[in-house]
Amino acid sequence: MNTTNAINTINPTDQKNGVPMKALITGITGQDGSYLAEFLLSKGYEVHGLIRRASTFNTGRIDHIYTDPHIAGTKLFLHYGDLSDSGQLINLIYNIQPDEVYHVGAQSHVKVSFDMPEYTGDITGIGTTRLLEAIRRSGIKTKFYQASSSELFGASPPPQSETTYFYPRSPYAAAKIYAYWMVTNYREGYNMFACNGILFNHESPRRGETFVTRKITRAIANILAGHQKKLYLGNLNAKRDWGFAPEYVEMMWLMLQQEKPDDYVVGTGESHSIREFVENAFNYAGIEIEWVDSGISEKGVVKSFDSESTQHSTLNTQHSIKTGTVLIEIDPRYFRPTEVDFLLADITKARKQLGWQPRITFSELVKIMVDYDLKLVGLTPPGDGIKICQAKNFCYTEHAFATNERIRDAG
Ligand code: NAP
Ligand code: F7E
Repeated sequence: MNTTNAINTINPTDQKNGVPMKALITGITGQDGSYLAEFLLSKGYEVHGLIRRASTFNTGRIDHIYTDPHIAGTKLFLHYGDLSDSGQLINLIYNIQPDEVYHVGAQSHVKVSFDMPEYTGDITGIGTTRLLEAIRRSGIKTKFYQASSSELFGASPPPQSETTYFYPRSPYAAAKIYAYWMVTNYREGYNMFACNGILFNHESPRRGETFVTRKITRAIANILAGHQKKLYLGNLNAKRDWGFAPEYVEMMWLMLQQEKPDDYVVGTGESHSIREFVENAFNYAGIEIEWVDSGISEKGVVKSFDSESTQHSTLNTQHSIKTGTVLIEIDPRYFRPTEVDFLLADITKARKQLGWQPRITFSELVKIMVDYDLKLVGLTPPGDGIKICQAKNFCYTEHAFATNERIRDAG
């Protein structure tokens, strides 16, 4: 059965005599957690999400699916907690008694993990153990999904599969390796239905603004809207296997619907450099980039600007994007002490066992992200990306993430 058929036909609630399945999602306010919540709600699940207390609202990605819990029929419930707080994790597992736990919460930024290695170890590594222990001690029979990462492979040469040697290149990756093995250990030691989804980079209009793809697509929109003059980047030569996040959350769910727990690599099998992402994204917005100079002096310069084709002709900022304008510069602040140079997924196992076949290509992903960021700043996008989402049935509440804060220079 291919992935799309499986997603449309498997209904776990059927096996519970019509009683809705219950899922607990850590990291529900993040990119993946928010898409996953929408996906599970669409399948009739009762969804519980762990959120952190913050002095400002941090639920922008899920506000559109939130309903007052006093209203009859509410299916989404949010609970305060933290991956550092075992007591509350035990409480939640015990009280909710979820059928499935999707552990996608983490300090997920690789560069930040070099600044905060201990905190990253605590939240991204030991956080997983706290949750596994909460499940074990409560004696609840639940299936467990662990958000493992292609960062585990680090410096191992491509293509990378489930059997590739792990060679972590950051505190984040080291923390995720610890969590990976804890999941394996609880599966083998306590017979827990626990899976590692070893997911390669996946992006979307809801991607955090300091990850490189979203940083680029937001910058394009902000440059065209006159809010930003330049985009500062780090290593342009690293290569990533970038896929579309809404497809990847479907795979998380599918892993937990298998007869036996297992670990799977999920990616596209196509890899591109940051440089290529920049070129494609700017090009789609009508700006052809050429590179001049080299090393930390390298710059991305406007070779041509086609305002007509991208419907920016009314913009009052056109003067700032004339031929020869420098739009991209290198800032060594974004270099990492150790880099992951080349990630490319070998998806043979997921293809054979889960019917996995990515539906969104690299160039489609770029168009989707640029379109939504142009919309966010009030510009008329070319529209191909939005049409692709509609044609391929990825209309997750238009993907929009409500806020459009001004650029904060981080990440
Ligand atoms: P994300 O957008 O950064 O979301 C991370 C989530 O974790 C947010 O909801 C965040 O809450 C929450 N969180 C952070 N620290 C926490 C703590 N101490 N206690 C409770 N919750 C906490 O990440 P993502 O891109 O959706 O990725 C989801 C998971 O997959 C992460 O585990 C990531 O490491 C892993 N992963 C991601 C990719 C990818 O390409 N996206 C690939 C492989 C693996 P706030 O909203 O309050 O910050
Ligand atoms: O960097 C380079 C950077 O931060 C990608 C997380 O979701 O995926 C993500 O980790 C590449 C790196 O993602 C900038 O050096 C250049 O080579 O978008 P990123 P990541 O580090 O690959 C994995 C699978 C996860 O598991 C993580 O949770 O882009 N790069 N210039 C830059 N990166 C950033 N952030 N900012 C720059 O200015």
